[in-house]
Amino acid sequence: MSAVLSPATDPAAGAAPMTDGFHLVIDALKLNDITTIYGLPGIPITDLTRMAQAEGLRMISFRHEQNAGHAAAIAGFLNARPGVCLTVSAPGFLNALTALANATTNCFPMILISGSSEREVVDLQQGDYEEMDQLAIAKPLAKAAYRVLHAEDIGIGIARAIRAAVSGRPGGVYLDLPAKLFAQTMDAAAGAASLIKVVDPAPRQIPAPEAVQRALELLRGAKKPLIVLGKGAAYARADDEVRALVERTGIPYLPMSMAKGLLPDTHELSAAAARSYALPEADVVLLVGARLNWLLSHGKGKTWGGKHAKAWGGQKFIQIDISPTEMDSNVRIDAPVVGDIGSCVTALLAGIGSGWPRPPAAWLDALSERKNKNIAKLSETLAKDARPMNFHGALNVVRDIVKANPDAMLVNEGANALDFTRSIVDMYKPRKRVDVGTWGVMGIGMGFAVAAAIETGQPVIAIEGDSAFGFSGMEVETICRYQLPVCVVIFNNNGVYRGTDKNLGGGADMAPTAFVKDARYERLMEAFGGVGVYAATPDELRRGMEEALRSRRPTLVNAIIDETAGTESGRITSLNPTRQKTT
Ligand code: FYN
Ligand code: ADP
Repeated sequence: MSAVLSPATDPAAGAAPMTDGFHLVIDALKLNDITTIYGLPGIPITDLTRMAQAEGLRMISFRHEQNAGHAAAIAGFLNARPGVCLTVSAPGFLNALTALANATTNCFPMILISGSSEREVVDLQQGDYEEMDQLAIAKPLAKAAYRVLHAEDIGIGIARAIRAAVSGRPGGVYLDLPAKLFAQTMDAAAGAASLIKVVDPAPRQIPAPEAVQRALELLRGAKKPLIVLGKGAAYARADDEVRALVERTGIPYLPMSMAKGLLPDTHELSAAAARSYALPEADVVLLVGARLNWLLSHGKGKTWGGKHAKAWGGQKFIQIDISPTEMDSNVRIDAPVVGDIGSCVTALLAGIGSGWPRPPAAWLDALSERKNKNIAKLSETLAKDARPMNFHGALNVVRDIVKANPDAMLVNEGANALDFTRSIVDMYKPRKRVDVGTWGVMGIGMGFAVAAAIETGQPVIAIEGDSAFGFSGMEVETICRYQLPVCVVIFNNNGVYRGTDKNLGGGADMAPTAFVKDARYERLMEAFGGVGVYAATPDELRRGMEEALRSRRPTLVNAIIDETAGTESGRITSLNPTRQKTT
């Protein structure tokens, strides 16, 4: 417990030691095992950042709040504890809101703490410095939002923020701290007593026995069962239980993007390479921490079993999720199992025992056949050494390097750079792949890379589309400043999707999707003392990445990709309005 002495209360003169709002915030965070703050200093929180550092918290300063916010959010995912982002008022707060909303959407536990202007002035709209009703603005974007007005309530405010962020379905929480709060003083002993160490912040939620029975019955009768693992399953850290569920039932599984590696992608029961066959053919689908949102085509339509609906009554769904209201959100869930994934899977395993019948061989064989065909086709494509280098040539290298470094973190964003990496680069361990998530948001790259390095201590490989990198590129200075073992690889094809688009009006301006040709991104890293690599061939890319992983020095590899190589919107072209039928 730290205490600050105000000059008016010199203990030598017999007065009680005092503390203040700054130190109460710091002490409350430390008491709850929060060790790192991601943020950006400025009025009114500059002194808070200094004092936090002085008191032993790690203060990671960014160049833009959005990136600090994304860092805090992914730290929350990686630790299952809230990641904390600290910003200044109005503009800084607004800059971080994209990350807060993204955290809420992705179920990442995060707390955004922003300083704010004086309530009396803001509420009368008298034009304060950076005046804004931040609490009202944050509310619809956050799982919860709180404001603390009195120093003695700081402990409660932080306890509430922690509980809201990690209990039940995790999400982003906003905590509004007006400038005046920081300087408020109070008796240090009373201050210490006002703080709360949150007990059991994310209580287990045990599923109802009848829900477990219902699920087991459905699963037992399945002829073509399939398990879909989502990032909720990765977040839940029930790695052994999830693996046992797959292996003891022998049911094939599909990992969603951030669930890759929960079981190694090379596992014989992975159906990832037969995705478009597995989804419509499966008769009973067990969703584990995966929502039936757009990434799973809402559980209906031609991606799913609609075409078989008449033949066998449609597909049946079992869903394990901590949020009861997730059930039936897109299609009927025949067997909802509400609870935390560790408890739910443990309960299922108790019912499964050791003699669970394997799924019919016809189903397993059909999946294997598709999978092997796709894997063979991909190997053929990867073996081609195209010049100029294309996505496959570059990813053949990345795939080998990730295989040789299974503990390294992989950050991934872009359109083609994202989609090709997801299906080509196998992951071997849980929670190693972090990416654009539920929104397909661009801009997570450098924020995620910084936090991944800091939170795990492992080297980070960030595979970035040249467009995606632009959203957070200035943080290469942050990477260099903290000397983080981050190797950024930019797949540079001179534009958004590709670099060949022309101005349809024939004017002098470049097309909206085109960038400066042959940009030397590697020099950005060199500008701050890191290593820049220009890689026009797979060999140059391999050497650059291997050296980065060996040296652990901040490195940026500018991987030159054929500018004709990208597809509009990658694998989600169908979402472009010109490709959609209007009703
Ligand atoms: C997958 N595949 C493989 C393998 N893994 N082939 C061989 N070997 C391996 N290991 C095959 C798989 O069977 C698919 O082929 C194909 O690769 C693609 O697999 P993926 O990525 O799993 O499937 P798909 O259809 O692309 O998945 C749909 C999706 C995905 C919506 C889940 O596209 C996605 O996550 N998209 C996010 C896009 C996004 O957020 N973009 C950012 C915005 S970009 P087939 O089975 O033959 O189909 C703004 O423009
Ligand atoms: P993906 O994009 O990988 O399919 P989603 O983000 O759509 O994953 O889904 C994650 C789901 O996991 C959410 O519905 C969330 O409520 C759930 N979830 C998160 N943590 C847990 C947990 N510990 N136990 C159960 N469900 C969880």
